Amino acid sequence: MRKAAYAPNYGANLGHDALKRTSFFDSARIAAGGLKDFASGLGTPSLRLGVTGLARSGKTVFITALVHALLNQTRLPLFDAQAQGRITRAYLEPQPDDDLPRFAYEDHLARLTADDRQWPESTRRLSQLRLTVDYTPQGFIARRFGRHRLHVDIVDYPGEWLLDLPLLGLSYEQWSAETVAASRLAPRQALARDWHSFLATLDPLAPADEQHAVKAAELFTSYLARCRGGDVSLSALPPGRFLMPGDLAGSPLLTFAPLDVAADADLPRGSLGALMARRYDSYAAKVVKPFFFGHFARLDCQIVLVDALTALNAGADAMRDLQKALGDVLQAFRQGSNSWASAMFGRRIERIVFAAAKADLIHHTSHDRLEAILDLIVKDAAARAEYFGADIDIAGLAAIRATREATVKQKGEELACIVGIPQQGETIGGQVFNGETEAAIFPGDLPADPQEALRGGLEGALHFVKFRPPLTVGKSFPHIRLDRTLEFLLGDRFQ
Ligand SMILES: Nc1nc2c(ncn2[C@@H]2O[C@H](COP(=O)(O)OP(=O)(O)OP(=O)(O)O)[C@@H](O)[C@H]2O)c(=O)[nH]1
Ligand SMILES: [Mg+2]
Repeated sequence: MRKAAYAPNYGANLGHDALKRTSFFDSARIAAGGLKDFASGLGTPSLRLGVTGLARSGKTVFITALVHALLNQTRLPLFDAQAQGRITRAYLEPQPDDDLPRFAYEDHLARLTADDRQWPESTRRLSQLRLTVDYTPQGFIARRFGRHRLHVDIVDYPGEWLLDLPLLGLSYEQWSAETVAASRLAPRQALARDWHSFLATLDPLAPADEQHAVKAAELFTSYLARCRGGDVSLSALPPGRFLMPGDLAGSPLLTFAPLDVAADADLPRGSLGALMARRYDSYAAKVVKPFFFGHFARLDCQIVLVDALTALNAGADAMRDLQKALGDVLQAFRQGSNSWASAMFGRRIERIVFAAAKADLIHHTSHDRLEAILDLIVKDAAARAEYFGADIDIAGLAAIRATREATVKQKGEELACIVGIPQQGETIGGQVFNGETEAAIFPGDLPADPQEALRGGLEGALHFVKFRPPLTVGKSFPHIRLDRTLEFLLGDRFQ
């Protein structure tokens, strides 16, 4: 297997026309569904698109790119309605929930297209967007009677909060036992030392002491922050508001932490354990439940964005942790019979895309391997989530493509590289980038057997550098498979 490398020979041995722009137009077309909403007599039909993903997985970039492509009628060959010129107008309307801020589309776009081109900042609060699309239906009957208008409702939120969903299915005692056990294994153990030393002094059955609760919460939060650090890049780090408190910063709702108790422990009234359990229950009831039922219930379709490349950068521990975090989250979306969620939802997700985000960080010849890795890490979770009857797709995606491709000859070998402007401070093979200069990068060969990504042994072989956003081409952002993804998720609504 070939290791990641900076290809300094790029430019020296490479003519301009050797830079190949690759076309990613897949030949497969997605079969369109029925004429569902056109006959709806009351109001304009709406579609709730769930954009699901852990922190930094690419949700805000995806939503911004989707809205930008529709508002600007970007050429999207595999998104039929747009390709066939049937979308007559797309515009933003006030979001349906007056108590939620509007998704800051204009601000994100302004950052992406400013002279210094920056990605959006990490999302700190919930926001919502209603994109209304006027279109001409395809069929003769639909054209006569159809309403020709669809609202697409999307919510954006900090990815950390998604990690809270599994807490709804766990008691405080179960969550404590699970969290403490996980923190005693590598690589978490070394990062948990301070918190563990304090934890060892706490007696869950002793009378409650507010100062103990405060200190435990502080030390536990620092432990979570360390687990998220770049070199370990772990994902399963609930409660989500500990790392991204939003407007709950400093709230007593966040003053709890796991204690060293058994999953079936009995915590007497007035004890420290009982105090922690009460706060955990309040957090679940007042923070997690409204978030979940307010925004994830009644989804019609869903895209799950997964940043497998950052986890691959950090190694097998990070990959396994990502698999666990996604598994736990998807479990909360269970749609099968007997699930508490399905009882509340009433509506089922019809289509779901698992997208390996930021696929522009590797050469397209590696996309199959990236998709195989994603398939491996979400397969069990998706099966357990019992997305009954839902159409499922797995695809490498770059909502905004920051690189192009080039083949670089180095030491007699042809390397399939990507070319772009690495962000300031990014490094590879001792080379530090200044954020201004274009470079060709060979990120290393992804393993042919996806299991290797979870088993380990790839450490040091792969390196995915962050690139600055691209220049827009005319009014469009370059992308990889955004059109195919939109066709899969939304296509049948525009029939
Ligand atoms: N090259 C490339 N990078 C991307 C793409 N999408 C996202 N990124 C990178 O991933 C980072 C995170 O993207 P966001 O869209 O902010 O992720 P998010 O899921 O909204 O993250 P939170 O708000 O923290 O939950 C960006 O700052 C970019 O560095 C893409 O299509 N291509
Ligand atoms: Mg975001």
